[in-house]
Amino acid sequence: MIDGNKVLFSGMQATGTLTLGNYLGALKNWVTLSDEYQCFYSVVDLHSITVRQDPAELRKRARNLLTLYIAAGLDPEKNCIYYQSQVSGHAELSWILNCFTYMGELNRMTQYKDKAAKHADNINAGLFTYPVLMAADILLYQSDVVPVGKDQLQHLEITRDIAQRFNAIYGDVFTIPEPYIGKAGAKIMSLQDPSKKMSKSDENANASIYLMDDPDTIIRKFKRAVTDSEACVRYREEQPGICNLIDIYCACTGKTPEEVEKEFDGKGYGDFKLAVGEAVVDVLKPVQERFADLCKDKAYIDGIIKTNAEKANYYATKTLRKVQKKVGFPERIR
Ligand code: ATP
Ligand code: LTN
Repeated sequence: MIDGNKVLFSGMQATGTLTLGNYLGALKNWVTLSDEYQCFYSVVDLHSITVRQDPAELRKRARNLLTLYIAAGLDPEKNCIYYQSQVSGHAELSWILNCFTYMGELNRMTQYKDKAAKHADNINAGLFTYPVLMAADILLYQSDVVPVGKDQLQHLEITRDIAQRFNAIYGDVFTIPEPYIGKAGAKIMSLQDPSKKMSKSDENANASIYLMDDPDTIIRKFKRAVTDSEACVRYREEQPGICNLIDIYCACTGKTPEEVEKEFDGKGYGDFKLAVGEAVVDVLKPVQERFADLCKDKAYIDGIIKTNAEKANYYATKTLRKVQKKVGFPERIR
């Protein structure tokens, strides 16, 4: 609790360009939840270097991501929007939690397996202990709720296990966090292969809608989206491509799948794909415009970065000192 409010934590990596999946699965929900909780939204750049990054590119992407959080509607006066690397408590707590996490638990993580397969030439220890750093992010702020897409549920589960294990030994140190999965858009799939999630690191640019894509590109990508031969707009398991487009349309318009089926009854895929494209354009346009405006105001963004890093540091240090004391470290020299 902070000032009588429950705490929410979430973060995104500054790798690649954000996709519609990131927006509908995460960012959009963050905005809705920000009235209800004391929120911490981090640009998790420590996580990014588990995969090789070009330093200049990482710096640029991280700043763009932080700016996008604000452009998407998060008020930086009310929400703590900051870079993970500017709060040293994340790395410090992560080390301690590493000593309370088992190799066997980490071995089971599907994201690790996927990324290790993708980056076979660089299976580093950071990639393996990534979920522990994520647990540290969450537990450092005594978070009650963590909004994520479905793909992150396994990491939330391990976070809870680590926290419970620690609490069982040392008393009630950590709040046990709950995941929050939004109803619409929980898992947006690739437009080229509906069995894979839409991902910003996908090599095929047609598979993902990027947040900064212009309207023509968005419409073109939806026109090319993989569907099937049934030629009717129905929400059925055998039609994963169409289900995905219905999910996207619902997340953008607030309609239910039944309403969408009715709306497109008797119509072909062409009409439907165009409608989905237009709905997405309408949702992304204001975000793109605000982003362009914010990029022009360097001093404003710099100010936000500074004040919010200080705020995050304050709360992070509180938990960290408590944990250090519990495990038996001497008091810090000021
Ligand atoms: P990468 O491809 O680099 O692994 P990613 O696109 O999967 O990245 P993350 O940075 O891992 O994105 O995720 C940021 C947030 O967006 C997380 O909360 C994640 O659950 C959510 N998210 C990512 N992809 C999707 C998707 N396709 N559908 C819904 N939510 C998603
Ligand atoms: N692992 C997440 C990003 C992430 C995160 C977090 C999300 C890092 N730390 C803490 C929620 C809470 C991802 O890959 N999407």
